[in-house]
Amino acid sequence: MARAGWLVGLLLASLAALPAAAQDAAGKPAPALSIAGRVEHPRTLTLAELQAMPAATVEMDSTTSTGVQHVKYTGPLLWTLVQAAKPVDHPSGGNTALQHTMLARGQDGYAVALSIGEIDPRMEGKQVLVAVARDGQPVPYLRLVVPGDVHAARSVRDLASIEVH
Ligand SMILES: Nc1nc2c(c(=O)[nH]1)N[C@H]1C(S)=C(S)[C@@H](COP(=O)(O)O)O[C@H]1N2
Ligand SMILES: [Mo]
Repeated sequence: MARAGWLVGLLLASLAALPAAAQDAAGKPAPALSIAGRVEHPRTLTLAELQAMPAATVEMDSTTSTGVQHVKYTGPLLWTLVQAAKPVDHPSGGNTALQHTMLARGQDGYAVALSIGEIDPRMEGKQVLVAVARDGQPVPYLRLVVPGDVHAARSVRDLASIEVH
């Protein structure tokens, strides 16, 4: 009995050492966004950290398999997140800041590409954002929102990473 108690204690101690809420009850990873690749400061932001950042709001008609929906999404701009990570410009001469591309990937591996010129406020300045709220209500997941896309195929569900190239 004493030995069994000791084993239970060891088991509880190792469970307590696990990172908090790495997964939800369904075994899905907790929402978090890693920004990595060709950047000086790669980092991973939790949903709470993203919710605490300055946010933009976009209103749009989103076309999915279930039809057209008018939605309002709120969250930090992709431009702000990528700038904070400090992209490392490519070494070939001239203004190479516009060479960067970004691969946005969901937890399921689904990935879409964007270019820095799409989101640079001095270029197209598109309000691409990482939504943490929908119609004013916080949501427990991350979604990439690309205003202006006719079809919502770049609206990456359960966004997990942004890889800067
Ligand atoms: N992670 C992930 N995001 C995704 C997809 C996917 O397969 N995986 N499909 C895309 C496509 S093709 C569409 S049309 C929309 C559908 O959005 P919905 O699932 O909210 O209806 O999600 C997009 N985002
Ligand atoms: Mo789609």
